[in-house]
Amino acid sequence: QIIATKRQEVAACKARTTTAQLEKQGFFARACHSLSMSLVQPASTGVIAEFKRKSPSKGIINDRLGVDVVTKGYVEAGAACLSVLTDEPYFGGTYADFDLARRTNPNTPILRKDFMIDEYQIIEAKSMGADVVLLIAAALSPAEIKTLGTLARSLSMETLLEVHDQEELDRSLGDYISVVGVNNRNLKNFSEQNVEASKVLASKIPSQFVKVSESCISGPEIITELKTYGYRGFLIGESFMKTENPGKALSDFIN
Ligand code: IGP
Repeated sequence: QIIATKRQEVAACKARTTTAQLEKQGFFARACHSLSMSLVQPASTGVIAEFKRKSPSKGIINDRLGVDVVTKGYVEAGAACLSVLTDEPYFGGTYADFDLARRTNPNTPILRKDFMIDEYQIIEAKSMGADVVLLIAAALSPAEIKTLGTLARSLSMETLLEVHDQEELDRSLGDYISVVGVNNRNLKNFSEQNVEASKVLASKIPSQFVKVSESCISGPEIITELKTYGYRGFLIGESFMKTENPGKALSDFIN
């Protein structure tokens, strides 16, 4: 269902702006920041802080704060990377959000958080000023992951492969993957509220990949625990966004 909606959206974008136009505009020529390098710095907090207004499982999380205020707060508090949703129907994200986050935080890597299904979106991501794109194994065939990942890497972006289980992991890895993320929240079961999936999969992820744990990270003690499983990155949205001051929430998590 999500994928069908996304296909329509991509078709509309293609009709408005050609890839040749995208390649001439915006941030297309900009050099990217590296997420994997940022995460392995000894002093890195490892936190990939997400701007998320709403979600299918939680409804409205925060519709009061602007993306500039929130992302600036995240960066000042020590975020290693930002994650900004550009999916509007399900997550209330917009292209304008991404643009403002990019302009507000020129020195921080930013993940374009969306359902990437078409090469067009990869070119679009580069032109938006993205450093990293998300490739969701549950939504893509191995061939699609290879095509999208190779294109992203050829544009000097990094790729975050999102998996839920070993089957997805085993069929999706390749040298076009930069970082592996285990999503603790299964798309089939939005009610999951623990980080079991990360613990189960930690030892299955080949050691050359930086490991990221995504979703349901509800407190600093979870980060401490996941570090013992070898995780270097922690993608966190709701725990920060549900507060009045997401940057302060981040800083309370890591200090
Ligand atoms: C953040 P949380 O539970 O901290 O808000 O989760 C992030 O992992 C989650 O938003 C997410 C997501 C996604 C959103 C993970 N994978 C794919 C949209 C699409």
